[in-house]
Amino acid sequence: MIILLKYINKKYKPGSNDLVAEYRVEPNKISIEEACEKIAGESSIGTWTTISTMNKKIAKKLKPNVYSIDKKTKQVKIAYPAELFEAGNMPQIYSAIAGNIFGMKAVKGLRLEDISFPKSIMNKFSGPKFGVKGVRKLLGIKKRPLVGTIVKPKVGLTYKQHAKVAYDAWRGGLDIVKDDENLASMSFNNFEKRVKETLRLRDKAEKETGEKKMYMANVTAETDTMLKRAKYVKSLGGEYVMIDIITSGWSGLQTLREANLGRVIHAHRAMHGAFTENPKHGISMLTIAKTARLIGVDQIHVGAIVGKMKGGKEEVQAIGEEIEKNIIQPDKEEHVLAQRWWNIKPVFAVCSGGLWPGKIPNLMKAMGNDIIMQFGGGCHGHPDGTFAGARAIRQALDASMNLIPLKEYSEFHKELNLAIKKWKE
Ligand code: CAP
Ligand code: MG
Repeated sequence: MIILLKYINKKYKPGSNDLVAEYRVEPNKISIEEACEKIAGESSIGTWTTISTMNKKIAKKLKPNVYSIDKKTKQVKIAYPAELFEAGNMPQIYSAIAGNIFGMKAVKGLRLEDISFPKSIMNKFSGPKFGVKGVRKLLGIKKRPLVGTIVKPKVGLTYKQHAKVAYDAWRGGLDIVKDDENLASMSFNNFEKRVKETLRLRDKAEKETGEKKMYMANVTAETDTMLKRAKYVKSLGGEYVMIDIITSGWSGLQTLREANLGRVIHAHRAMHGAFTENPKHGISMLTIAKTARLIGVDQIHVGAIVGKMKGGKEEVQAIGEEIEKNIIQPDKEEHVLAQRWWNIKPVFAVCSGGLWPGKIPNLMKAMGNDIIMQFGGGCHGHPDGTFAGARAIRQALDASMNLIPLKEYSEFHKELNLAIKKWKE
């Protein structure tokens, strides 16, 4: 018996065990209704034609409902029964609601704006081990933003040179030093040697400054190697690991988190721009960031508004709210769905990319104090080098925490003065 499935049902009210996805749907020479029927089918139990193997039982249990279509904004909401998904399996969830549908001829453009996860699915993910409170406790920093650098050049230094640049940054006053996103284990900079030497100088910098210092080693690699590297960091007393979550994929991130190594996980988002930047096609960075929170990163790059990368104020602020708050109110403008985070810890927003000390006051105004600010070129590009660059960053942070204008503060702080001279637009 052939069953014709209809997915549009505007009377449907999503239940507590539905996963809701919001899409921007631009149909291709068909009506938005027809496009929605195809999207809902292809992302769940349907295909391009009716099939003899479909039965009423399957349809009743697993058929999603397209319950909202706004023809003006092209925003569509689909409620998917949680039964459609393997709770705890993020790759499968994305293969369903962010899989084939992006390549269908039925759409000219399709963007996944947000996902609202039901508790039955959220319960199967760990969430952050440390979160904002745990990272602050680790560093002994109660209120102010954390400041860090990325060793530059991104790749090219020997492991000894890398460790020395990190040491100068910590000595100059930075809390955190990270590997760059494309630094792994190179012929001239072996991972294990780098970690060992950098942690040795980290300990030295802690003794000299009396402040806790953190090193974020980039463990991005094939999963067995990644776990080996993360365990190596742990064996040397390193508290952090960094992973490029997009190039590693949800499986890689889940593997690292579920190894439960007790390390702070820093999520870099390199490659996200391939699909987050087009407002008419792809997946929003907000969706990526909340997925990373659910799987369990402790900090994630969200954009820097005033830096070199795309990502406007409203978007970056919405992402910041999504990863830090416990109850998320729906926001039609920013296409944010309601979400309760239950006992899933808040994640530290990382602002990075094109920052220099002069950007700190405006960034703090826009994002508040629960942020980690990272300066690569804006530290190592200081006329007097890395140590001075780090001091300039700390000076700008101190001035901002005391609401003193940087220009005024720089009159008595030469490193900040030189940074302003070099980078003031
Ligand atoms: C910043 C950075 C970061 C970007 C990532 C870089 O260096 O190390 O990877 O911030 O962008 O390689 O560009 P600079 P986002 O401080 O020298 O720019 O944070 O937007 O993901
Ligand atoms: Mg980088």
